[in-house]
Amino acid sequence: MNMTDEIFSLIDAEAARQLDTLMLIPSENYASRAVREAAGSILCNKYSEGYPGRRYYEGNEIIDQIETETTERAKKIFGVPYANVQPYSGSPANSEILFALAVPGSTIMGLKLASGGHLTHGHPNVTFSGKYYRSVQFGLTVDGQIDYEEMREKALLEKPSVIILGTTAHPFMLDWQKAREIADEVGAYLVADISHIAGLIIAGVHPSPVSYAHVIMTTTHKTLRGPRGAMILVTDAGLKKDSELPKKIDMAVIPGMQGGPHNHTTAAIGIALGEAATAEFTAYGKQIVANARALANALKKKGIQLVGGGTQNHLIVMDFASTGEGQGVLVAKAMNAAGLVANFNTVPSDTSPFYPSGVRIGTPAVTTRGMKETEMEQIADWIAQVVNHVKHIHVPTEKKERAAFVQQFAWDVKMDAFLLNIAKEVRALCAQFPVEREV
Ligand code: DSN
Repeated sequence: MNMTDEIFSLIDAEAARQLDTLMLIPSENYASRAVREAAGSILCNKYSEGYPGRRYYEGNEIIDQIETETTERAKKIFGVPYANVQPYSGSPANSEILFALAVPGSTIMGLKLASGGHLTHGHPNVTFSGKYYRSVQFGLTVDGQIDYEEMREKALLEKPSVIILGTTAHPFMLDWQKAREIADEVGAYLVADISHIAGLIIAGVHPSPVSYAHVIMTTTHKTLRGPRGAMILVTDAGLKKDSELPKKIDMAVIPGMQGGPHNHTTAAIGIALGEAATAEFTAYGKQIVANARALANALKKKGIQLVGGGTQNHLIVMDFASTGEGQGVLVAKAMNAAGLVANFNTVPSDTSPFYPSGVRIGTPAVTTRGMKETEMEQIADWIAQVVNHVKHIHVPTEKKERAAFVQQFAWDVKMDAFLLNIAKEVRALCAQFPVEREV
């Protein structure tokens, strides 16, 4: 065993980065030591194509028990009759769902990426979901809500076989009932992608789609705080619409799209689900939302504009469109230099996904660290300082100058004394909230 491999020193360096900076990307989190130990275990040595009791390889007696227990935990925590815990991650899981529910070339519907949707919800031209299916997309109302009227009108006109409702950058709660009514009007399957909000649903701070959606997909590493992975659930409503759904999903996962399941991930998902079934996790989910509200209010007091004017969930999209197109890129890079790690994001008025005007932040990971409303005010203060520090700098309007400009900017901010001083203050705060989750 070569523990001196330089990759290990890089892992150490990444651990230090994760401990000394604020993880504000709303889709990231700190998995527990138990989850990480399972994910890094000897289970990665085993091949197990198939499902418990019907594998193509021998020696799966123990693996069968692990997968069965994880599947049962998933069914119980969400209250559904079927779960498949083998999908490698969210994008493969969504491709498997489409593969099971819609023949290639048929019409599907989802929220536009620029409106806070996801690539796999039918983004045109560059994704399987927009190339292998005829994709029709809906967007947001002027006040930043999902435009259910547009969803309905387009559904009636285009007759999709699948409607996907799920978001990656949307600060409002989703109306599953309305989406189901629309799906029923055209006979479509309703698929709920709850990747971002699974932990909030379990904690009871976001409505559950279980009574409305036919199929549910979630990744397991965001608010759920597990390993990188995903699962597909079929609800009672799904079984009522098509009793063959479990078989279709099973077949779409393997042999449809995947080979051997990642057993180490399956075990880690099971452990994360065990952790999520506790009262401590419910309190965690509530605090994520309380922290996001506190952070949003504090940012607004500092004069920062937010998409939708605030948040009802775990994330916030700051909108710098009034400062100039591409400002989100500059703010995100300056924040990173200050130890406030976020990602630039499109806002509804943006035209370029490469130079958007927004920055997406969220509270799942800082809440895992134990931070509360007081720390959110401090974080808002640092963010506002960074925003003001770079507000006079703009991405060039000339398109061919942009990449070099941003590259130079990213270098410059790394040596900016003002930002480095904030990074030092951030490190001091982080030291007060150590992650029990060391390397
Ligand atoms: N990459 C995820 C996110 O950050 O929201 C979505 O797949």
